[in-house]
Amino acid sequence: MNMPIINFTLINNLPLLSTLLITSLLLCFFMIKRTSCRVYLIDYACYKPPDTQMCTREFMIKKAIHSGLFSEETLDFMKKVFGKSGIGDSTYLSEVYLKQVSVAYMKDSRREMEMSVFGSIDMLLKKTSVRCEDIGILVVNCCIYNTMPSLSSMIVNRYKLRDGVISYNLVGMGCSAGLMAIGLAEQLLQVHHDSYALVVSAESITENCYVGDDRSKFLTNCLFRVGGAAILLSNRRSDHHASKYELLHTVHTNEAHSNLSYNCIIQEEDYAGRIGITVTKHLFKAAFTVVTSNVTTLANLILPAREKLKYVANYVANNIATKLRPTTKVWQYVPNYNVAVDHFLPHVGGKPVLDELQKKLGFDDMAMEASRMTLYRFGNTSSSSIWYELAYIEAKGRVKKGDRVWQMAFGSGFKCSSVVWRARRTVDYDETNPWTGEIDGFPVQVDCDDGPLPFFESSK
Ligand SMILES: *[C@@H]1O[C@H](CO)[C@@H](O)[C@H](O)[C@H]1NC(C)=O
Ligand SMILES: *[C@@H]1O[C@H](CO)[C@@H](O)[C@H](O)[C@H]1NC(C)=O
Ligand SMILES: CC(=O)N[C@H]1CO[C@H](CO)[C@@H](O)[C@@H]1O
Repeated sequence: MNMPIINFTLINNLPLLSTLLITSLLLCFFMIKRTSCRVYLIDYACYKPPDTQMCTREFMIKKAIHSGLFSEETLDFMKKVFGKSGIGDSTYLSEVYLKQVSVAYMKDSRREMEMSVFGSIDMLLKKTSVRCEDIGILVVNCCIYNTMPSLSSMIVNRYKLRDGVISYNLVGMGCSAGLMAIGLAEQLLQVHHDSYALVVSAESITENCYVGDDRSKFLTNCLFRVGGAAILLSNRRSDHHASKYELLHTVHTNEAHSNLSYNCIIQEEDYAGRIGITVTKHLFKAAFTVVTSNVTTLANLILPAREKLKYVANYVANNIATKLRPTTKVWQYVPNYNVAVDHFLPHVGGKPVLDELQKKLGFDDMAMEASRMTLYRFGNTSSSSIWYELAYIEAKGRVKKGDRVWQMAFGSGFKCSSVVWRARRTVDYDETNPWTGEIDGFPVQVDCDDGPLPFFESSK
């Protein structure tokens, strides 16, 4: 009975009708646009090298002695670093250095890259059943291995990706490049709808080996290990339900404008013309400047109002206190990040970096476990290490539907990137997870020597 009256009034009220129509159209438009811009992580795969490449610290020292390339002091330094690094006895070295050779050729580096990059992509394709011809975007990051045709071309060639594939090959960008690659893929997915983006994070150990006596360049020999990861992102509507995570935030900070930051990790020749990567003692300062500024930006995005308020109140109080009495010892309020994220996964770096980070951000031992165990088990695998960490918490069965995961990577430049994901489902057992079969043995107690660090002493 009422219907005709309503219709009648609406039709008579043309301005109201058109406003309603336009509003609903706009609403539909924005809703469709929003969902199509969302980026999902369908799945990822971490490369696990064959057991034959596993090596203990003792073996590495023996190899180094045997090679006759290093002085007594350098070998001593190596032992000291191993004692304090947080690295265990089951990390992987590249094939060539297990043999009786001291010179690596281009074919050795290529072989290493093929093993880790193709190994992780093969596994990812098998897990996700995505067809190669459906991949529209490819972003590869690898710091040191830079050849022609590029690593991204090697991938396009091997998997016969389509000729219109949009591909980028990021080199020289350090350990934070993996999350930058995610950021770049995210931006590309904003303009290329209905696409899959394959992101590959890798590093070459073969090309990273330094055969000289400058201790400030020797650190990478001690910490750096074989690893790689492949990640499949998508903005396709049909993939929303099948995906593991949804991308919530990406925050990138670049401090390369500062000379101190710029020079603290740098590739150069030593006094005898041998190429190596110098890591200076300014690393800590540079790392924490960039991490702090990035975290501040991220905190603004993720922290609830209550935590922000406490932080601001503390900041204002400190300012007033130091104005009144410059000698006042201020107490810095560290926001409780546990209310905003469920899992924190910082780049493994080295043990001292993790210790400092834990202190600064106020995370407990449990929160740092994934990073410490990844460092222990796989070493510093550069930009792919954050994926081994994510695999760790998945293997432990800790990722529940709705959980927020914060991955953070920092490295030369100095740059820092943070990415926050939300789990779309509770992650189940996965036999291709690199920790499967051994996860119950973790966490382990990592024994480290006490005393001041031998890191970063330049012997120039
Ligand atoms: C930074 O480095 C550049 C190039 O080496 C140099 O020209 C400049 O003076 C440096 N700036 C400062 C503040 O030291
Ligand atoms: C981890 O490895 C990368 C790559 O060689 C290196 O740049 C970085 O300094 C390492 N981290 C630490 C804390 O040594
Ligand atoms: C993307 C983003 O928000 N990046 C920020 C990271 O941190 C620096 C310093 O706080 C900001 O200037 C960037 O905008």
